[in-house]
Amino acid sequence: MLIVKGYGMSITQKAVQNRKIRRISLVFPPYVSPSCVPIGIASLKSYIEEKTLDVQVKNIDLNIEFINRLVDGKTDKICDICSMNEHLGQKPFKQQMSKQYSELLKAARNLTKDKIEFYDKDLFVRHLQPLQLFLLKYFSCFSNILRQYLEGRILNEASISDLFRDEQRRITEEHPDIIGFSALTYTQIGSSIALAKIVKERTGITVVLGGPAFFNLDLKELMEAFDFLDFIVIKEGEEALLELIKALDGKIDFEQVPNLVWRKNGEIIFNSEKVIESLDELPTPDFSDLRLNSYYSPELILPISSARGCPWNLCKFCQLNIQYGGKHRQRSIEKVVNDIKILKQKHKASHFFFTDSEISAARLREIGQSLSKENMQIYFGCYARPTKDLNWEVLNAAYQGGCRFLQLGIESLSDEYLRLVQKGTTRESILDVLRNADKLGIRLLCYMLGGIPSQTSQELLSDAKEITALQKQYNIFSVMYCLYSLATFQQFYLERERYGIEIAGRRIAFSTKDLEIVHMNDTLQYNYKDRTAYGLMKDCDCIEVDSPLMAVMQMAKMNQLLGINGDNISFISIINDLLFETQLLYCIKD
Ligand code: B12
Ligand code: SF4
Repeated sequence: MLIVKGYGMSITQKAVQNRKIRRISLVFPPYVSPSCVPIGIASLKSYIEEKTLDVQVKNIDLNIEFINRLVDGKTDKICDICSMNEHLGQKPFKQQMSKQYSELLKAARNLTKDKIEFYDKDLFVRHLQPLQLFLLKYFSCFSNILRQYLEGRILNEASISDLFRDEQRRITEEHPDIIGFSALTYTQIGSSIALAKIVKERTGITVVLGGPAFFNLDLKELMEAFDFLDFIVIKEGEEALLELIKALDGKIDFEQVPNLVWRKNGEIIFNSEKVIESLDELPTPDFSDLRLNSYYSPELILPISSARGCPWNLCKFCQLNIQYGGKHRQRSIEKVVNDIKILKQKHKASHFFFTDSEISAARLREIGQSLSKENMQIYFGCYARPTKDLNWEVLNAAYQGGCRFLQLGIESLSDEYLRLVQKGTTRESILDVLRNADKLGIRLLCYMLGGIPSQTSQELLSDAKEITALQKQYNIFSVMYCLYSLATFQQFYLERERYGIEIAGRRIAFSTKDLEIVHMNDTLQYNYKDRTAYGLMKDCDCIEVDSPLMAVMQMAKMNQLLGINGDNISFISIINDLLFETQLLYCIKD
């Protein structure tokens, strides 16, 4: 076995250069919800295989495989992780080892497959609690181990490789020339980097990171701190990966690979950025490598993408469009309908979830009309903004085409804050959408934003009380209070003086052996009217709450813990994770 350690990156690049790239494994690492089927790697697979004749791409969803191994009672792994965590000075966490507990977990998983019980909210909440608790606690152990490993604080590195031996075997079993790690959210960053390190040190295979989770990080510092990383691809990956293969084959220079972060003679280079102009050039995503019956939802729900970027792109707390070079592009409706036809036939899927950042009212009407005209007989869900033009007629057209679920960016019920964040909605338009969706039988998930600059705790509480009341009145399956955190590409940041925001420092999440600092998240510490706030709270990415109101109470409690008192809520660290938010996200019911 080839052991590569402490090398300069340009050496690895030379080693793989001029070698024909034949096999790529794309890995979706833990941890995200077990109902999430990864579309990013499925899109890359179909694109690369279509554009090359001799490259095979293998997709591996390590997240679902990992979770299933735990739930299936692979207790040796659980024990290993628990004891290593204790060894690292963390609290003991042993309850999962009992047989009885393991039965509870399996029962919970079975319930997620039950077409009737899954939709019974009381049953769902009651039975899924053990699984939810298990995964939350277990993954907090898991992150602690990974963090200490990456910080160089675990001296016996062989023990880590042993711990992840199954994963390492799985990732390398196809003998790939390149391994790509795809992180959708920040909960996958640590495991992507740690697995890259293990694989690199054991096998020397070229490792590449990609996915939206890396977008916000300081990638120069990341590359400097973790010298085993060969490449990072930012933003869209299709052309970048294709050109990277050519560069590794020695056909083009690395400078020519768009969206690539790489090393040249020890220097970190950021290549120019590019997005695909016409999304119609992309083939239908290929999910065929994934074990599609192993996801936690009663029906297979396939993700589908009809656009990249956001058609609105004005919300002051958001920076999504930067990720796509500020360009909103749409795939033609004919292509989208064709994708659905192909996937429906290939995987016998009748439920879909659009991953577009937002589908405008006009586009939603068009999608609904096309799907009903084609008599597709499918059900779908998507993200939408509760604007005035998302009216009865549009919602009805969407419903006729199969829309049964909307995730609404509500943020606040106050016109003052809706104006401040530039949402393009009003309290009245929101209430109209809730009422109309309820009448039609479209289930809703409402995203609320807490801790908007200048918002007081009283205002936040009144929003939370009202959405709690509306949740009872209408077809609102779940409400998620999201943390507002300041980040460098937001309008709130760019116009910070206007909003009274003063930067106080940056949160430090990782440090390396020689104490180099890596900012794992460009979330900033800031002062708002004499109070210090943080975008993320240390060791607490989500806490359990059972209503939006509770969420707000918890926030207030946390503010107190942090010594932040008074009227202005300046810190929020809540994901109203009402038992697998994503499972609830996927409540697309006939
Ligand atoms: C759809 C979506 C979801 C869906 C995912 C559906 C699915 N089956 O995949 C669901 C609803 C499950 C979801 C959930 C969450 N999400 Co989300 N989600 C998105 C969204 C809107 C689109 C992602 C997407 O599917 N894009 C389409 C595919 C084709 O693109 P892609 O995955 O980005 O992949 C491309 C590139 O990134 C790249 N690439 C990807 N991987 C790799 C790997 C390699 C090696 C290479 C070379 C390239 C590469 O190439 C691909 C093709 O171009 C993004 C925002 C955005 N526009 O990116 C947020 C986003 C990813 N989500 C986010 C968050 C925070 C969450 C949640 C934590 C929210 C919450 N509070 O619960 C949860 C996490 C889930 C959980 N708890 O387990 C954040 C992540 C921010 C961060 N830095 O971590 C984002 C960026 C939104 C935001 N607020 O900024 N999400
Ligand atoms: S919050 Fe949603 S609607 Fe607003 S700009 Fe971001 S993606 Fe678009």
